[in-house]
Amino acid sequence: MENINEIDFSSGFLKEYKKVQERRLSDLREYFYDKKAVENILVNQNPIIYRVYDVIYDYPGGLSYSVTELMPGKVGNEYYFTKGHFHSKSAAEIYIVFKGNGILLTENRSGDTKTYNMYRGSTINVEPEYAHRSVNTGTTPLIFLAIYPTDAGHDYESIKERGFSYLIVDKNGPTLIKNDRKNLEK
Ligand code: M6P
Ligand code: ZN
Repeated sequence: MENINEIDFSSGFLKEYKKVQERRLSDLREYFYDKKAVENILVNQNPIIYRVYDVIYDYPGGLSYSVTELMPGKVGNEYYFTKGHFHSKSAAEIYIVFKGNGILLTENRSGDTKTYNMYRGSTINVEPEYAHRSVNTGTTPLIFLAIYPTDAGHDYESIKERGFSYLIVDKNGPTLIKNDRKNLEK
């Protein structure tokens, strides 16, 4: 990958990328709150929830970036989202939104939660110790760029097990509700 690339500002898409990751509902089974709703959808379809187009500069001190295309939709009343992760080492991340509307949900390991509106032109700093998840609360794809240190590392485990402290659901529009984690009880 060369040092220069191109983003189409109107679509938000990259001209070149090193790899694309596709996440379907079946890849996010453990992440949505309403497991019954997940299984009901999976009976006859496995929708694409998001794609991540990565550009990686893998040398000491390098930065990488990715464009994420997060589809609109819901599982039960919970809006489609990215898995969400902590960084394995202390590292911040910058988001720039090109299309769509959503909420960037972030929280640290003590559960301190900070949310940011995502809309075309919004530019957001994710602090180093905060897990981050993008949520598409709109009706069109949410497309954004994220820039982060290549060696930041994606730590998915704690989010996969416990989820975030808040869910973003449609209750006459996007609403933040406390995650009671009752879906985790056996
Ligand atoms: C952003 C960045 C990427 C991340 C992607 C999808 O583009 O934070 O590093 O991979 O969102 O999020 P996740 O990896 O949590 O599914
Ligand atoms: Zn990250």
